[in-house]
Amino acid sequence: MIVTVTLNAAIDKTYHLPALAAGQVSRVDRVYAEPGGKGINVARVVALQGVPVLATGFAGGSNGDFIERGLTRQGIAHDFVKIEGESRICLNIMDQDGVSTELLEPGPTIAGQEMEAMRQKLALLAARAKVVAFSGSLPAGVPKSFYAELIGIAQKQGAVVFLDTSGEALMQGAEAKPYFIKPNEDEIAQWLGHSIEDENALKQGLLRLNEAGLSCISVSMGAKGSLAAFRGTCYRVRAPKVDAVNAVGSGDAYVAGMAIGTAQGLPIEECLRLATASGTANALTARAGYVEPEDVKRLLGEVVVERIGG
Ligand code: TA6
Repeated sequence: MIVTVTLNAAIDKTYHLPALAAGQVSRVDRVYAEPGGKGINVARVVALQGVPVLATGFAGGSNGDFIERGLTRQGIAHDFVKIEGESRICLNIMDQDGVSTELLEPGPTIAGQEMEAMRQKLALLAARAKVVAFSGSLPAGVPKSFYAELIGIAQKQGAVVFLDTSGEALMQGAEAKPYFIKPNEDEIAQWLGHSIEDENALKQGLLRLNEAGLSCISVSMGAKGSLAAFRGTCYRVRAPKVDAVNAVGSGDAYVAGMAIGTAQGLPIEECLRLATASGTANALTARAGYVEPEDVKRLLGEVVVERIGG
């Protein structure tokens, strides 16, 4: 089973409209509202591909109730720590040219006893999991070290741990040496203590992070695809070109594919292939964190994974 942890869960609302005109009244053509936040998007993409998954994290208020009811409706098992605060709304405004404008609320403030409840629930869930994936921002009230603490709890239960977050939460979470992380180039440069001039410098930096105990790292290169390093070997991955409808959630779908491949014990090349096909498939749907399984299967054959050495 794969367990996803969303400490800052959201209702992801997507508005499709002709154009966003600041300072004016705009009427929205299509509205989508569904359980969201990075970890929940990961769980949905895993579930859509028929792989056992359970979503946990913090959820509270009427928005938290909507999130849990939505997961039940989507057939996704869930077991959240209920909190006093109100889970947030994350808004994505898509215009007719495909330009996405995201407005992400900060979310609730978490209390000490709610953090303790998360520690205890995670220990029980991680004992049943092959992979535990932590995704998304940390809510207020939670120290930046909380991911490192939770990663330690999950690893102690024998789970393989993924961490997909950013900034200081990633820097401190990475100290617990999760199996998989998905940093951007700036975060890698911060780790290394110097700027990254070119792809070769990025490759060398990834290999140094492998040596430092971060087994599997993937860095998005945008339209060029991604660069990955796995236990001392680097790979360049090229995604098929598609006409994106809504790319929001593609990073989460990538994590979902990587988690499925890892849980199934696939070779790293196949994990990278499934991750990239899932991320690309997400961009083909109007909803955030959603794929058509047939798209994933079709795209698998179009992903190019090239071993570029250690
Ligand atoms: O990656 C897309 C997304 O999950 C959106 O759906 C929205 O929920 C946002 O990211 C949340 O990001 P954050 O980093 O605040 O957890």
